Amino acid sequence: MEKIRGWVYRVRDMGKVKFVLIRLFPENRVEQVVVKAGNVEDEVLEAVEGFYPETLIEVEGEWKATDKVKTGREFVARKIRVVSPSKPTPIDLTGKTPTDYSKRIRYRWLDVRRPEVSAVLRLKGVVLRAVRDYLRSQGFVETTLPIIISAAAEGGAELFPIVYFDREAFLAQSGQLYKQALVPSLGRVFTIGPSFRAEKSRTRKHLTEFWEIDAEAAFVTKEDLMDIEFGIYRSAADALNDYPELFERFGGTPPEVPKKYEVIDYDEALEILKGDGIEIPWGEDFGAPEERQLCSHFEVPFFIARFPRQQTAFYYKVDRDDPRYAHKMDFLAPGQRGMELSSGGIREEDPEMLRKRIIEFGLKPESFDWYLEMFEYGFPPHGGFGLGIERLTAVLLGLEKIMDATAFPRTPDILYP
Ligand code: AMO
Repeated sequence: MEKIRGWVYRVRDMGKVKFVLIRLFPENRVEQVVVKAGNVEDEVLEAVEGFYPETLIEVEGEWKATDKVKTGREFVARKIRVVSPSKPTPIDLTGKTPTDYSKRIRYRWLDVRRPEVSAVLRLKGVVLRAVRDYLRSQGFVETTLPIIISAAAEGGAELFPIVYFDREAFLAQSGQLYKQALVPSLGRVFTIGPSFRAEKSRTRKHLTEFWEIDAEAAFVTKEDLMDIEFGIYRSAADALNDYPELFERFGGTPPEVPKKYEVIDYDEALEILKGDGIEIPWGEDFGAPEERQLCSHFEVPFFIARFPRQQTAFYYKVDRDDPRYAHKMDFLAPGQRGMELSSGGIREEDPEMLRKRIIEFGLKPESFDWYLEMFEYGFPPHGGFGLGIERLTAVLLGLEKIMDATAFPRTPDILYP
């Protein structure tokens, strides 16, 4: 006899036979348990009727092949033990009675058990593993970076202040300054860590806490960085194709594995938009509708390489041949659900130029003392990128919004649970 465990998903009562659908531990796949008079004691048959969904049970019996259920098998029960009972659930996990988004979030700790949500979270795990494996294969050393910081790297307005004894401190907006500082020590370095942005953006692609792949490397060109970023996308897409069954659970399809990427620059992007009747003054950023419009022109992931200097953060290297530009590039996913996946580029290592750029962005050079100092000690030319895990997951899984690519989203409106 075999022993299985799972959560009651739904009970179908046919009198002398009860079909108990369970979410099987640990895969969380829905499977059918057949409880038949004669196979189990009468009390067990009665008890089954009273099982609320989410009752955790342990069943002894055996698997039997059948073409009557989608999985091609059912478990014939001989003994059932309740491991942990359940109260009636406040939301229907089978989705038969749809629950609106805010209520699903209120009960997210239950919602994450739904086979659909669980499949998405499992696939996110596949993405994370593929990213790590790929970056390691490229000689990157994984590290951790501080979350409590004392100065803004990505602009002062979006900082979450925290109480840090008697000093001013903030939650990190990215690992930017610290990953750069590790380049002379590790050569090629990456971390996957949380970034916090106090932005009141209520869109499908903004969270106040998101997880970022922060990578940085010495002696790289823009082309090297583009190859690495594309390599991440490609290996994650490739790895996801090993799990069609998980995609089926939420009605998705495994992503295409692109063979190549394309590159345009900011000025070309303006031209493309102009052709669609959208005029953006030179030097201005693309808003969400413009970004969507641009993505719709591409069938493979693409880079916008080279931006007007005012469109970049202070740490991107100013183009010495044409100082109106800086060596920053964005990586975007193609198509209708396309969006920016990462920003990256070559870094400024001239402390004097950096000081000017910090002032140019309205920040105080004093706040960056140690950062400016480190470039005076044999610092190699270097570059890197930051790639949002939720955005990458949402794009590769075909999810409508990035909130669905995280178990417990944080937005201006969502802080609970
Ligand atoms: P940037 O600010 O463009 O660059 O962020 C890098 C990537 O992080 C993701 N991201 C977000 N995801 C969800 N919600 C948000 N509010 C959010 N903000 C950013 C996006 C974005 O492309 N230090 C630089 C990177 C670098 O140059 O290395 C940085 O953080 O996918």
